[in-house]
Amino acid sequence: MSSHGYETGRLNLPFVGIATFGKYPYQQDWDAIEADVAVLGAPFDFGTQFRPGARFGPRSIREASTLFSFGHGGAYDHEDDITYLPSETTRIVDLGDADIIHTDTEQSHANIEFGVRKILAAGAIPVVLGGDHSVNIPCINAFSDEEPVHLVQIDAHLDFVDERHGVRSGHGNPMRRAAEKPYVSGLSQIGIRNVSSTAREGYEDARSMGSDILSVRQFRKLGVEGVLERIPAGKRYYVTIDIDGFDPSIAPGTGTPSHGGFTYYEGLELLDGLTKRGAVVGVDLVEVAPDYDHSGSTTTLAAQLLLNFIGRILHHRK
Ligand SMILES: [Mn+2]
Repeated sequence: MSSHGYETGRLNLPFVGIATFGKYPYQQDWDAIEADVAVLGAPFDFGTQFRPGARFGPRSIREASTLFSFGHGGAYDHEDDITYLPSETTRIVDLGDADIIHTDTEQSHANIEFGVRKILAAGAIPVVLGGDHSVNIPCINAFSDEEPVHLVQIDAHLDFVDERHGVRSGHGNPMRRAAEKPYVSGLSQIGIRNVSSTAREGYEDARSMGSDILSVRQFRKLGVEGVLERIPAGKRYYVTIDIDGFDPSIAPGTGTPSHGGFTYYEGLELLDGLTKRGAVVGVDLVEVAPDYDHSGSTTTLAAQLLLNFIGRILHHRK
């Protein structure tokens, strides 16, 4: 399955074979992870306040990711003149999914946290496929024994609600839960716009708890370099990407779309810059709901963005 032979063995075109993430090997034994990056599915969507369906995100992103697995020995980028993800040395595994218990948020989140802890214990970088944005809560919980992280969020929504009707672990709460952690040193919340999961007090709370909030229009005025300069340099970055940070014209397949979002290259250039500014130590990409994604452009965006981000993380890390 992972054969990248050119003229020998199988051609292994993208539509052939089992759809693991990027067609990298499936590692079923979470006590035997030997990799630089381990991909974990978190197919949980009971945290949504509008359209559900992100439980099908991990499977659909895996399927879309096969398009970028042509077996040319890596991903050559002619603009950078770099072959990212060189097949000789790239160690990525797909762990499959955390187990999800229907109606039980606490146990489902615990199962996600368990998987991320296994990845960190193995010295690999976790890349978690959501799932709704609440899956970021167990991902951040899993970093409790690690050195501090600075959280970078791409999202249309601030997701900084403390509690509503007793709910503290829905998809409108994760950035608040993260900001409460002593090992989260600060937050950069980028792409925030329009009617949000969060009221005015949430914005005030976020700023007082160490958050820098930028809209898409503010991002464009500053330019990507100006935005990067506002993110503390030399840190360990945990990056959470809500696909609704991107524009619904390219990412309609999500539960709460919001017009005025990012283009692909705005996202990639920000992520590329981050990999040169510090160490990316964890990633999640959430809120892909394939039932609303009739052309497949959302899942293609998610897969393309993640593979290019992972390639740059591995290339630029010290
Ligand atoms: Mn979100």
